[in-house]
Amino acid sequence: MAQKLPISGFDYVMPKPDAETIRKAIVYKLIFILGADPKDANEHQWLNAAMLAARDLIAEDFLKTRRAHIENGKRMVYYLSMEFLLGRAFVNALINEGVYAEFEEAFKQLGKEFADVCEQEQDPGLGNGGLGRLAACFLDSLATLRIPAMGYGIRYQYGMFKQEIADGQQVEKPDLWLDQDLAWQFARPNKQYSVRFGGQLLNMGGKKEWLPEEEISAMAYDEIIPGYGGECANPLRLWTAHAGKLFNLADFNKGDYASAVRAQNSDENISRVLYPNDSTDSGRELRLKQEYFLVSASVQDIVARHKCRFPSVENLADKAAIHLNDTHPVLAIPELMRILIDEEGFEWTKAWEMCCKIFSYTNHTLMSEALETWPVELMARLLPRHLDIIFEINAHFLNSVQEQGFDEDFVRRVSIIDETHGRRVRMGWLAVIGSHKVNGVAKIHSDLMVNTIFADFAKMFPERFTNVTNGVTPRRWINIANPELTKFLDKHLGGDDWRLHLDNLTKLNGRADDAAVQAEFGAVKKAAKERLARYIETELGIKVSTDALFDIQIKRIHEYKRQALNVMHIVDRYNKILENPDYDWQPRVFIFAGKAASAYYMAKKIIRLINDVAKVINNDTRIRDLIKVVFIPNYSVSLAQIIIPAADLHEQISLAGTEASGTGNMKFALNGAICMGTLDGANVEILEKVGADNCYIFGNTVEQVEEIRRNGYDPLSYIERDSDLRRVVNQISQGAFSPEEPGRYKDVLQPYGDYYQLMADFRSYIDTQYKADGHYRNTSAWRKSALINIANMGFFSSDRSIADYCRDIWYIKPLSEKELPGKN
Ligand code: 26V
Repeated sequence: MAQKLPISGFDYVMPKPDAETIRKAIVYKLIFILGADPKDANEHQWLNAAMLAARDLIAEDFLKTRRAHIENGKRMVYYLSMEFLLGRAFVNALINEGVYAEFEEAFKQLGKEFADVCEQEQDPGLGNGGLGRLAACFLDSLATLRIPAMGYGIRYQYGMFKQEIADGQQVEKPDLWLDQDLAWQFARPNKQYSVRFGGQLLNMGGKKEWLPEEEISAMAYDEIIPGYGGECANPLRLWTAHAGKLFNLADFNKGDYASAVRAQNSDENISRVLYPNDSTDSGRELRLKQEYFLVSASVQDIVARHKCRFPSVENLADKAAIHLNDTHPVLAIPELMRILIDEEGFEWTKAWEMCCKIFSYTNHTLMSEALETWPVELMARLLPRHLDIIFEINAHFLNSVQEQGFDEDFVRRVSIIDETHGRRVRMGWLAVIGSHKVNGVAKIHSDLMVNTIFADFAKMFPERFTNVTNGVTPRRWINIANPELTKFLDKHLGGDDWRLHLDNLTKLNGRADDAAVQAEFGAVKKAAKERLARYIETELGIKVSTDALFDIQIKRIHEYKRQALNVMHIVDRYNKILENPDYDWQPRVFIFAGKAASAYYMAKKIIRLINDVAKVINNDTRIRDLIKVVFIPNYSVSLAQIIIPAADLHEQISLAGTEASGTGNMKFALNGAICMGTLDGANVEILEKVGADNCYIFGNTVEQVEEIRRNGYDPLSYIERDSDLRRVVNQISQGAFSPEEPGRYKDVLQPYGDYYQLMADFRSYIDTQYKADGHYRNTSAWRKSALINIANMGFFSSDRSIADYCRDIWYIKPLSEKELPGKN
């Protein structure tokens, strides 16, 4: 990589991106920043030194981008999310910056194994699953596309728990990841905002005055998000809680210093831990405080930054788009109203008009239990001014609803305050009412959204609702995760352009039939399968054959995702092999990974079931390794990077209508695996792109699922009709896989409830699995299908998603070459 132009106006020592300079820089960092002796520094210290050296290279892009933001006065987007599942930063930065080879060479010169050093990096687990990983892919695309953008989140001290499996069961261990972050993030002690809670709301002759009781300080840490190509680097600003200057005002004023300091510790709890997404009622108050903490610090920062760029706040709505990643940050709407009215002196009408232009909101799930609502009483206690603003927003809104002639029942349904379950604030309603655009994350999801949860609103504001199908970044999900496929694509697509223009993959369509290309692809897949097989053997002591079909389901464990249906197929196959030992069975390795939220009883039980089934089948010599079942613990972004490239078949088997989009499905297809899926989420669009010959679709459609429900679903009738199904259900629920405790799984498959209709889809699932076996045996046909999958995944680049958001939702344009000059 050529050296860049310096940041203009100052003279400084610029790091040259060649191996020798990098080597010296790493040693310098080790000695002078980390105080470690190169003679006996450990790998972890070497990694930190290398990260500091890499950060120096990116810092220039980062500061130049910042200047471009300030000086060009372009409209910017601020992406607010409670979760960012970034994955490892180091190798990503080297690849995006174009200095991977130089760092590798530097470590060679140092006599260190580069791969071992990179392996030291821990994933920052600042997210639960899909929503958080999507935010991370979007940050990569925003920087790559040179969009003036910034992410805002929380710097949780404990991210997603570490999962261990003991005796087949999930055990959660704390994940303290912060010991290494300082090499990567910039602490900004000068960027602190007060976030206030509680107290009273006074009405001073119509003007509201909030006298908060508690004040917490939010301090910024900036993580640099480098775009591919190394020109633009945007900040992800993560907030950390510090006890406020005022402690607990009431205690302090009473002279009770000790309890004021105790309160100070509990204040810092706000950024202590990421909530798992099943959160039960306990601790909910802290979650609401977290949400407001993120929102208040971020909105204050957005307004402060605006004031640095422009003389007044008047034009904020022209210059700022704020995106709400699900309802979690929706308090940003009343927070901005509060700032505009109470602090900046705007009239209600003008402030509201500005808000509606500024905000947009993405819905990520239709599951009713995931739709956030907060008790009015709790909000009154923690955020009295915000509740007051929400009431006023609601009053204005309901007035206009009544004026339009909607009936009383309609008014009750669209009110932000739900009066039917105690009084609760409906955060989704507030998001829709305060945003100019609301989007779902796949076509089918966006359609269902306007026909179900938001049907009333869609009637009122049809133009507000839109779709942006999710996408994933090819930089991480091919370039980093799959080096063999990267080489293959560079060769067959005639260069490295596909990283930025994923539609280029379509060129592969013409080669999918070519025997030589198929053979090369076979070698690519084999290498990835061998890498995964090595991991499984070293970590779990299980040997798997890479000639077997790798059948993979990795995602959060949830009943709607139906890992249990996958297990039912495994058990059925086990039965059939025992019955017909002489049949020419296609060997399969079934691989699972995923975490269950710690309080989710049934999800944890499903993990145990997978492990119990694995124990029985893997140790049954009659099976002769025709089936292997592997549960890989502690699923994470880094683990996904090892697992996904190795898949032949990927399971996307949620009940139709329940998975908003899925993004794993896109990553798998991009890596040449074939989908075994229902017509749900983005599977529908994957099918459209790759065609029915290159994708296994089974099960009931959304319409059929609904019809079955309407007619009174009777799972028993399926069990009675199908002897294979009956046998599987009996085995699992009567203890065939848990002989030491026969009743262990009596409640997992539910012959009377079966909310997610496993029984209804069983037969079609099994039949389709056998079709896949037949296809796999025809190596050439299978590889052709895999290649067609890769070739038609261009649409699922997160660059396309971000371009859609910029065009249809945020109205944002990228920085031009002139505004942010490129490399010289
Ligand atoms: C809910 C809650 C509620 C309580 C506290 C913590 C918490 C955290 C997350 C959530 C909702 C998670 C929603 C989610 O991850 N949805 C997934 O979004 C993906 C990206 O759009 C999409 O591909 C998946 O289909 C969808 O399940």
